Amino acid sequence: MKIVSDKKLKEIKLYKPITFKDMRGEIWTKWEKKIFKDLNFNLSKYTKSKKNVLRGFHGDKKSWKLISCLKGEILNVVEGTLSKKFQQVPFDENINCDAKKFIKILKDFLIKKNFKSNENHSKWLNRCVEWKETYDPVKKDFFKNTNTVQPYAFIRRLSEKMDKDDILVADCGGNIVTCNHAFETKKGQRYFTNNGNSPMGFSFSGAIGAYFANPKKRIVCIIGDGGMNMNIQELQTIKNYNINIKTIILNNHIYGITKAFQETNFGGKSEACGPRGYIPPDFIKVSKAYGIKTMEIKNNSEFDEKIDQLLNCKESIVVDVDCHDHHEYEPRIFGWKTPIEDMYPYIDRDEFKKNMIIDPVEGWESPIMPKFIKSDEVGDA
Ligand SMILES: Cc1ncc(C[n+]2csc(CCOP(=O)(O)OP(=O)(O)O)c2C)c(N)n1
Ligand SMILES: [Mg+2]
Repeated sequence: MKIVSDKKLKEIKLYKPITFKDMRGEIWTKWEKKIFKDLNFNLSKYTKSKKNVLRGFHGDKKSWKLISCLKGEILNVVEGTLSKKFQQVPFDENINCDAKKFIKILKDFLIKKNFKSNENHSKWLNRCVEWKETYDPVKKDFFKNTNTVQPYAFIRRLSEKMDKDDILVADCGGNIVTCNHAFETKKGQRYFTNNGNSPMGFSFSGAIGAYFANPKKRIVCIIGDGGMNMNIQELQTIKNYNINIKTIILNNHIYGITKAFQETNFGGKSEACGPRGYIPPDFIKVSKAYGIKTMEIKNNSEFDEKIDQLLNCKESIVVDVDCHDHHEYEPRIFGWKTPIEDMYPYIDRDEFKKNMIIDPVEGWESPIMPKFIKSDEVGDA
């Protein structure tokens, strides 16, 4: 990415919107229509530009900056989010710099200081390992036999059974949260995700891509029922090209993460994320119609044996894992200003304080509880 100061971009016109609101990175703006009337290139609802000139705005109330432009170069001069008042938990230092330049300067600095991995470093790593073990999100209880599959237990067992050369491609929503919480990658394994960007259905096509990159590897795709529904036509691609991937649908029959967010932020209510407004199809019947092998996993007591079977299957297989309507993803953050190190369910306050190396942020003694969430403190799904 090339960084160019806006002073160099003479042909660019910068306009200030009538209103501006930054909702956790989602920008709301209102513009006077007449300022756009001379422009003939329209790329989004609020920005217009002349060809090869201009594409969008981002900023805070003081500085309005161009964020990107055409001709294949991205010109990034965002400053708005460097302003502390727009940061959930304000940073101590804000640096506006090309990341490439910054990393070079940092590297030179560390070399000059003769920085080496020393005892403190391993002390820190040991501490991380200790925390990882103490606060494992996969609880022993999750393995108890139930009428359904507990997805955290399932993914942990899958990660134990997968080999060091295998490739995992995971999707988005609750199923990626579950994977990130419960899957423990081994050295040599590759784990692809679309974290953050989050297009539903990514992992199914991503797994097909991984297959073409390396057909000899065992490729496991994790996907939600919602995501699977969005790229379901790729079952035919698998058939056409005789692709071998293990597609595991963590089927909770709902848009799990969406429901979880709605329930948290709208007083326990939810809409249009299932079972009302959305129901997945019968993936077993659909996969069979494409001529693809299938498997169902109905409860915790059968997943051990079935994971072995699916991993050893010589051809493509679609596995429907019945997670009933599971949509509890913990630990997680509540509230707008809660720092990432203090997640719900909260640990004992003394224990939390003892774990902190720096001072905890203000209000740490009584962190926000789910039922106290106000509408102006909500994030999005
Ligand atoms: C194409 C697309 N549409 C909508 C969204 C918003 N979104 C993120 S996760 C999600 C629900 C995912 O449901 P599912 O695939 O069943 O996963 P679960 O959360 O239940 O594990 C939605 C609607 C998105 N990320 N991508
Ligand atoms: Mg789902």
